[in-house]
Amino acid sequence: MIDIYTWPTPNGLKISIALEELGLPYRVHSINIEKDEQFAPAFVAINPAAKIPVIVDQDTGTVLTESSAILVYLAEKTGRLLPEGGAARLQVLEWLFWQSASFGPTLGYAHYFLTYHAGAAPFAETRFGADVRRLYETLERRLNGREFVVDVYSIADIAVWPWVSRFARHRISLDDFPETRRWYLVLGNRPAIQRGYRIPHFTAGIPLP
Ligand SMILES: N[C@@H](CCC(=O)N[C@@H](CS)C(=O)NCC(=O)O)C(=O)O
Repeated sequence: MIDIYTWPTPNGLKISIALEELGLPYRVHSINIEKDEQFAPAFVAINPAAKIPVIVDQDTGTVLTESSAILVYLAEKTGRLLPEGGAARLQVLEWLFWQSASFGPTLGYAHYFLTYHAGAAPFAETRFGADVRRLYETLERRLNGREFVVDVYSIADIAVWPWVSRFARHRISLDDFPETRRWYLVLGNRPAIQRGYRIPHFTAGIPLP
């Protein structure tokens, strides 16, 4: 049994989607970051960064933070969604790191400036608006001629997809990125993604471009 501490944000959704895809039994603990529950001493004791997501695998005693590390752990535990070796494994890790280092953080800052504090910092809006577009151009080029980020469905797709589902918050029209739009819609039809998207609770349906 895996305990997941989460909230319906892109980083949290990655993990519930992966658990659903892998069919692993899990128990949900809702950490309401809008009410600062991430700073409760009991939660900080399992993640000193005071951020979701966190998993505790009761089978192994593993406590793990950082969504990409958790995705690798779950994939290795089941032997699925991450090729065992060779170029394909490296490419999945490559795109996982791209998401962790560039795509996710930049989109997160874009939400802050472009949506939550629109008008407060025009320079930051220009900067992050341009950065977001450049990242989408990267993803678009990568998906051109590929069904998935790394040819076969993997944790790289699961890491990137929940961020794309927030396209309205970072002011992106998926009509400008047809390969990304196609990939986003195909994945959004997967029952496991639809189930994982409702964890820890239903917010709204998967946004349609
Ligand atoms: N690099 C971390 C980022 C985790 C993260 O930023 N979590 C956000 C929600 S998406 C959070 O808990 N925010 C609350 C806070 O920063 O206080 C990961 O990939 O897991």
